[in-house]
Amino acid sequence: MDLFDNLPLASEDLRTAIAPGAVLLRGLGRADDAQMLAAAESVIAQLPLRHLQTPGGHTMSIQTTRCGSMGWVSEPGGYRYAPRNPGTRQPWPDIPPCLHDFAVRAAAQAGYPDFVPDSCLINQYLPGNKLGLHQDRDERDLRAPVVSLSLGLPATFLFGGLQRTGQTQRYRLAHGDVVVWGGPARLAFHGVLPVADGHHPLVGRRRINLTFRKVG
Ligand SMILES: O=C(O)CCC(=O)C(=O)O
Ligand SMILES: [Mn+2]
Repeated sequence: MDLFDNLPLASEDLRTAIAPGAVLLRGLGRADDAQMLAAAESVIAQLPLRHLQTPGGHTMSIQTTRCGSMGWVSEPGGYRYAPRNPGTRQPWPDIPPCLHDFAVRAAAQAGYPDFVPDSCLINQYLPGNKLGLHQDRDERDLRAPVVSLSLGLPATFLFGGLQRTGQTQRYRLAHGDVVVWGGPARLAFHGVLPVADGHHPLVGRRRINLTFRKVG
């Protein structure tokens, strides 16, 4: 939390181009934060957060759940999207309309007017949790961008190029911040440094990140 977290938003100068095809929209999610957090909680109530295992057998520090017509699955054979939860054989929870509409609006503001997500990954970071550098590349339709909404504790987001070993830039993502990456940045490596301890008045002692994708 800092003083700026309470200022009004939504002007052009809150848009920062971070790479060709990638835009940071500071605070775009703040106006509807309570409604969107409640919507995320409703998904979590339907399909609880859990630590996924990587295909290599590591347990991820963050906890994850999913919604949409396609859900991201990590299995010993690799990562994939599936129309049903392999654990329960049930379809995934629906993307709550307020989250779906927000993602469409955010993508349009970032220059992707045709984006319609069919999948959303919800990650919860407790203090100390992190996400290593990776590409989001399991979606079939790589023409569509990824839209990321951060709620709660701030984090340092790493954003690099198309090579894992390339230089990364660091961005502080605060409550309500949105990053959209597509086009030439669609396969950019990105990650999150360990989240520092703290308390957010709405979200508590955690960070929730939602990434909206079009699997295709
Ligand atoms: O938590 C974030 O800001 C990024 C999450 C992410 O990259 C992912 O879920 O693939
Ligand atoms: Mn990612």
